[in-house]
Amino acid sequence: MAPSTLHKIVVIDSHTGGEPTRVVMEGAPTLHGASLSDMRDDFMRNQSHFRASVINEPRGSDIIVGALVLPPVNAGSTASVIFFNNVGVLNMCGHGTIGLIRTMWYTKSIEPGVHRIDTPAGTVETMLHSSGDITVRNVAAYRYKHNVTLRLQNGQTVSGDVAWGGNWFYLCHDHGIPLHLGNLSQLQQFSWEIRRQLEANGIAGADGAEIDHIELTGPAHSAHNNGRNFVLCPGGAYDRSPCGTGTSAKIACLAADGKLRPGETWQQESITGSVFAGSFELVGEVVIPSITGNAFITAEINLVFESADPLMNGITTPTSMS
Ligand code: PYC
Repeated sequence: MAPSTLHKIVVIDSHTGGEPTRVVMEGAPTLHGASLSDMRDDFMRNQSHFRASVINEPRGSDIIVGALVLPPVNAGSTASVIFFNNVGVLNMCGHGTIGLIRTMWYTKSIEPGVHRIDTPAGTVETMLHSSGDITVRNVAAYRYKHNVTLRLQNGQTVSGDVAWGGNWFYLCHDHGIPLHLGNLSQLQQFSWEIRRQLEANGIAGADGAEIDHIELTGPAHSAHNNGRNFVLCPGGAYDRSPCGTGTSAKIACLAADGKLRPGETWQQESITGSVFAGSFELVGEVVIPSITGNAFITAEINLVFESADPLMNGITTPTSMS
């Protein structure tokens, strides 16, 4: 076999309520751009090999969210972050922010206290509690459209709200599928069909933004919690956590319906049973959600790239649902 040249990228993995975050510690590409959004676009356009090789098989899987940590762009912030996955980038990621803060604590680069993190969606304020719990005070969330009905290919009609929680969500309550792990493939297919119909019917977020997260909501299984969700992520994987931006979107809808008041807690259960505690404050008329959860370190890894490896840049598959 011809000798390979080797290249290494150092990452630390964690999970937040079951959903993995892979923080790049060494070997990140240099990004260009005047703003974080420009750098996100540069990453998206010019670093897809890096993205796919860090996230996809054989080194990873489509459920991993990567975090590229950059110097802060705003005064008073600790760092900036660009989150990425098997198909692209995320504007913001709640579970990923909790994973990032846990990782920064693990590497002793921060202590308990308040840390602001700049994201392409805006600056979020995190609180690392000495207990290990992490609160993310998210960007402003809002319901954009109420009761949007969709006719699915099987003739079923569903309705839902379009809301922003740092990413765009369609939140559907009348799907009729019990939210438990035994129904995973049905939930994934169903959510993907909703996504297809949103696109086919030209239903989008503000400024025509693609609605790339589908959230099916239902009753909690535990009496301690207020609701359960199943969230389909942009690349076809489902969120093992209650989804921080999805919980924020849900809180915006509850606030719009008068079903949750400022300061009240909403215990959001995921399809795996993990929980985020959510609440919101009103700044003028604006809903600012906070979510609290925790994360655990799972691995410190040297990802190795051999130039002779035909799959060096990972296996890019069409999303499993397409
Ligand atoms: O926690 O916001 C979140 C998230 C988005 C996609 C996966 N997790």
